[in-house]
Amino acid sequence: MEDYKFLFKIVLVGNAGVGKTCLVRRFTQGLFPPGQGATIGVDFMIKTVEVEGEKIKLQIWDTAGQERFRSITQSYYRSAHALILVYDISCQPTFDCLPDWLREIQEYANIKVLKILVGNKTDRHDREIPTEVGHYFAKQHEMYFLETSAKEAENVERLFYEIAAELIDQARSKDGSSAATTAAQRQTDSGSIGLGFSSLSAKAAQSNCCSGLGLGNNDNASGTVGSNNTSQGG
Ligand SMILES: Nc1nc2c(ncn2[C@@H]2O[C@H](COP(=O)(O)OP(=O)(O)O)[C@@H](O)[C@H]2O)c(=O)[nH]1
Ligand SMILES: [Mg+2]
Repeated sequence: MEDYKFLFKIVLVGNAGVGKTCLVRRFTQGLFPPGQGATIGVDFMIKTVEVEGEKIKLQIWDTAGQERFRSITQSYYRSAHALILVYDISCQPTFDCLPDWLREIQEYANIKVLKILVGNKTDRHDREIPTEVGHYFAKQHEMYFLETSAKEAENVERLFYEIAAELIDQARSKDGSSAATTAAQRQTDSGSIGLGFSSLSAKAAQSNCCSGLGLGNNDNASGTVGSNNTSQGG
């Protein structure tokens, strides 16, 4: 049954180990992969959701071992409607790498792409990045912000549903530029994905950014839009 109104492509990026694959699997399959074998060799997963009375097909792209900057190709970003940039709230280097990811996004992604900063692993007790710091960084870079736990299923559904709702609004308005502003204002009012206000400054404490992270050169995530690797009906 292919009776959906919109199809949106959502792309996850961020350092290896931050929990991208777990977030996708939590959302599409409702599970948290045991052990450390979270790597899935698929280009994307599909989940159909219903938002605001519309059936929406979400095509969610997860980097399969390509987290190193410059190894993710332009084609991976190009047609994304939304980009989820993930860091690990218990791992400072993953936060310190965010500017590098933003540079890459700026270079390759559509200028109107919806950007969401996600601090994952809120269930952990060894937090290194305070919520306010993530929030502030997101605000500085005009991104939405949400903290999640793929493990505890906290805010994961909400993340994808909010994105879908946002993209529907943009699609309906048929004017992406003004839609972004409207959406941001609406979010601030409702406080859903908080683009709120914080006066804390984000401090990069470490500089061993990304070294040794994201090994692997699996280059299968480009150019296969339209194929149907894994279908998760919703
Ligand atoms: N405590 C905790 N661990 C997580 C969470 N999400 C992922 N992990 C763990 O972090 C590691 C990396 O997860 P993975 O999804 O493979 O990260 P990826 O490299 O970004 O795709 C795995 O050992 C996961 O079990 C989370 O929300 N909480
Ligand atoms: Mg992964």
